[in-house]
Parts: sequence; C-alpha cells; structure tokens
Amino acid sequence: MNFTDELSKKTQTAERWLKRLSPNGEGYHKTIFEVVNYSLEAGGKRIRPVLALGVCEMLGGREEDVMPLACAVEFIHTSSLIHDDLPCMDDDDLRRGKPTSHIRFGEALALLGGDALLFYAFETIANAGLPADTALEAVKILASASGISGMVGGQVIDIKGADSYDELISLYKMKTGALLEASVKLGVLAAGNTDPKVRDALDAYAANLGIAFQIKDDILDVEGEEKVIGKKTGRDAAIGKKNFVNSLGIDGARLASVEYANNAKNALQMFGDKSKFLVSLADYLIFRNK
Ligand code: GRG
Repeated sequence: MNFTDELSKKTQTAERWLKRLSPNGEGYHKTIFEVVNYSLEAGGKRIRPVLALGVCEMLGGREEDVMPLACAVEFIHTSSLIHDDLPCMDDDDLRRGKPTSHIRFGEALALLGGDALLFYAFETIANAGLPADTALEAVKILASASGISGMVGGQVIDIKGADSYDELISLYKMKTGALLEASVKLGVLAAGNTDPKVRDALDAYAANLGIAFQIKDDILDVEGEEKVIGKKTGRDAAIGKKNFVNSLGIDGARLASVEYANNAKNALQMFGDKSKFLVSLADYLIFRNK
C-alpha cells in the first residue's frame, strides 16, 4: 500500500474508534455531550492516534489494543485546543474550520468541555479492559505528557514568551512534542514491546518529530490558508510571540523543520523497511498544507 492510502486507512480507523469511544449520554447535563462532540467531530488530522497506531502495527501489535489509548490522546489534544482558544489564552474564534467552542457555547461551557475531555481520556484508559499494569503505565505516560512538565508546562512558557532559542525548543518539546511522544510511547506499550533499544529509537523519532511538527505549525501560521488549515493565520505576529519563523526567517524555519524531520527518520534505521510508514509520515508532516 502506498503512503497516502495507508494514511487514509489509519485516519479512518481513528475516526471509527473515536466515534465508538466518544462520550455519549443523556440527563439534565446533556449539553456537555454536545459541547465535547462539537469539537471532536469538527475533524482534525488525527495525527496522534494515527501515530500510535502506526507504531503499534510496526511492532506487530493489534489495532484493538492500541486504539483506546490512541483515542485517549486525541481527547486530551482536543481538550487542549478548546482551552488554547479561550479568551484568557490565545482568544481565537476559528478552529478546525468552525467557530471555537467558547464562541459556540460560551466561555463557561467551553472551559468545562475541555475539562470533561481531559478526565474522559483517563476514564477511557481505565475502561479499556487492559491488564492493570498496562493501564497504569498508560496513565503515567499520558498524565506526565499532558501535565506540569509536559503540555501544560509548555503553555506556561508560551504565555510568558520564550526568551532564547533554547527556551523556544523547550517550549516546543513540552507544548507540542510531549503529546506526540506520548502517542508513540502508547503505541510501544500496546504492542507489548519492552526492548530498550526499540524504545530509545522511537523516543528519538518522536522527540524530533514533535519539534519539526511545531516548526511547520509556525510556518503555516505565516503562509497557510485560513480556509485550508481551519484556523486564523498571523496569530503569532499579531501578539508578538517568538517562534521559529520570526527567529530564523521563513527559509531558516523550513530548513530547521527538514533537519528535525531527518533526525526523526534517521532514528528509525534499526527497523528497516518496516518503518516506511513512519518515515513517510515525518515528511508528510513537514510538507503538509494544514
Ligand atoms: C487541557 C488542562 C489542559 C490544558 C491545556 C492550552 C494548553 C493547556 C496547551 C496548549 C497546547 C497546544 C494547543 C499546543 C499546540 C499544538 C499544536 C501544534 C496543535 C495543532 O495540532 P494539529 O495540527 O491540530 O494536529 P488538528 O486540528 O489537526 O488536530
């Protein structure tokens, strides 16, 4: 199968599982189901679940073992997008091609929608029927990637503003890289692979991919088309936020994204042909138009 077909197949698998595992219910509080599903169903590239699935399959694992974990990452990611768009954060009114959650439902419900999805991610892991030690390890991976020294910590640096190149890299590793790294780690966990060499190689792949992905996000903020990427462009310039493009120029940023993607691909050498999908995914992510 060529890369495009494989990506499309894995994305469809992610959509199918998200539909199956997304929160659903009735009751006096039923509005919250509408709030969370509005953002989940708005789409998105589903890169994180696809990555978890790609890693798990490369290591010989099964779809049914990885997809509840992969969906949990997408729940956290979607929760972070809802919070990121709030007036107290980036104050955006467009996301995934639709009005942001707080524009549609008001700030209080958007805040609660993000909160609800965060907890729901862990509920999903707990209900996945995994052996207790696997579930515990999955919780550890996801909680530390999302929390104080992961995505939330990265957002704290983002709010303050990075003062140096090194700080910018730390920010990217935490705010964006941590969840991509967690996706890869969960793929390894679901496949039951405990070989330290395998883990180190895939950790290196994910760490470099995370930085490359965020640099491309910076590039799209400058040259992306709003209609295609589904969110407002020019945001970093508007609020004077330091990023790779205004630090290195557009060509420098492009070069840096290629360099990090190359590092990611090189980390996969030990897997030979089996890593074809993950190698192509790195290229796809730095040349994407949304
Ligand atoms: C959820 C408790 C909690 C806190 C959130 C707001 C915040 C703290 C963190 C910000 C995280 C964030 C939005 C990082 C940017 C990562 C990024 C490049 C997002 C865009 O990801 P894509 O391109 O989006 O995969 P789609 O829509 O395709 O899923």
